[in-house]
Amino acid sequence: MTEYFPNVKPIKYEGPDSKNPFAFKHYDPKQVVLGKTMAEHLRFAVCYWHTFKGLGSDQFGVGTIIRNYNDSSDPMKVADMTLQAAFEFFTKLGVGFWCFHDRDIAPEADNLAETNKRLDAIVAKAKKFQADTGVKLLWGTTNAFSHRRFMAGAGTNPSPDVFAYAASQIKKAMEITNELGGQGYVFWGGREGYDTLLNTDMGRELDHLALLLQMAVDYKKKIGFKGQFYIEPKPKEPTKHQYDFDAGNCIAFLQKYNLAQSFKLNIEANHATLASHDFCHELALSAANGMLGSVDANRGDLLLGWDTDQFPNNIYETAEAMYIILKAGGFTTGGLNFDAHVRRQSIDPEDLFHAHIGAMDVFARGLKIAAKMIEDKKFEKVVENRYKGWSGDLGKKIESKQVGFDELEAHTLKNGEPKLQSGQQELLENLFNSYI
Ligand code: XUL
Ligand code: CO
Repeated sequence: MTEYFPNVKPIKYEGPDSKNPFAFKHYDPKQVVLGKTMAEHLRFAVCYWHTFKGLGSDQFGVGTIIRNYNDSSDPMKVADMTLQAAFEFFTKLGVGFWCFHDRDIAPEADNLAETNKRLDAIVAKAKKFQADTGVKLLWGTTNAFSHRRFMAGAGTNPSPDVFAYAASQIKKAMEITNELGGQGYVFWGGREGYDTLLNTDMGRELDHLALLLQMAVDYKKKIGFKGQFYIEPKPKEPTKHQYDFDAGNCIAFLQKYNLAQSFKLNIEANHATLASHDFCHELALSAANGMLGSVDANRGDLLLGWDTDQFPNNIYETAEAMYIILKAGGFTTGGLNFDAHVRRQSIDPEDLFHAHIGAMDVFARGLKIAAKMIEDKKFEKVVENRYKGWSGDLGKKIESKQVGFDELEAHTLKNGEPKLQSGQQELLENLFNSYI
């Protein structure tokens, strides 16, 4: 069998003192942290689109990256070689999961029936690779945003024919995700948004988006797909305003259309910053609503301000993120999918390994730091103490809805000015630093 990454041997854990760039310094898949192995906690996934289909093109220039698995004029041969390269990459890196869009794994043909046949051929091979390697599908999704038919959206398109096309694509993508035992299915609203209100019926588009999602929920039941549905928020790019703006917006949308019980959120770090939040805010808001599902782990560049999809490298951020994720009970169906690509000057196949090794290590460090913070309970005690009034007589009465404005006014008249306590932010930031 052809080796597509001949210069790289399986990546091993060598510990923090290792100087080997092709080794993990912190990610030891078998190391037990808070009762689970690191691999079980972190559930790393490699994304197919950036890692194997991304060739470094940007708004100003074509691709810069040449891959040996693209070396054919037959698109199905390329799809075959890419699939083989992908499973070689997953196993050499030692990740447990992968993620794909339908169009990443098999190229579109002249019509839907032929396109679906191509998908079936590749999926059969992927199923065999999964069985042979033990690598599982974290989630599948559909690409209903690249083709010109989707220029005005998929579920929010002004044409019902395009809506129908999108529905047909999602139907097939759900079927192949199910066939591959996918643990989830993601809806990212590629072009579900608008560029100008002058041609847009916003209320109708939102209703249509909900209809499409409801059909997906119904079809999930029909085919017995047990995976988790996720919505992935993003505020802008490619449209000026994406309807799935941020976690808060998605939660409100799902609640309005009675869909909240069928979805969780897939939070992407760079999408959070594009929405003027930070990654941890989006995680915390999802967790507070019981809807934290999965993570697209990457980072943006605050100075560039667009979706740069860089690999995560900030220990502070991964530590705080893992703290929130662990406090919320950890991943169940979800995981950490590296929705990130190497820079267009990183043209060597080895760069793909360096990118993922660094990202996995920085999350492993984040996990270890977060676990220590949880074991020490110092932050937990601070929070407990800050809200301790709610365990007292007055707090209990308010929370159990035994009092209203009259009783609270009587209390305040009697009690006088409330006693205040310091929020201790600087002290706590210093404490957090002491764990890094
Ligand atoms: C786009 C993005 C997508 C989704 C899946 O910004 O993040 O790749 O993760 O469609
Ligand atoms: Co993403």
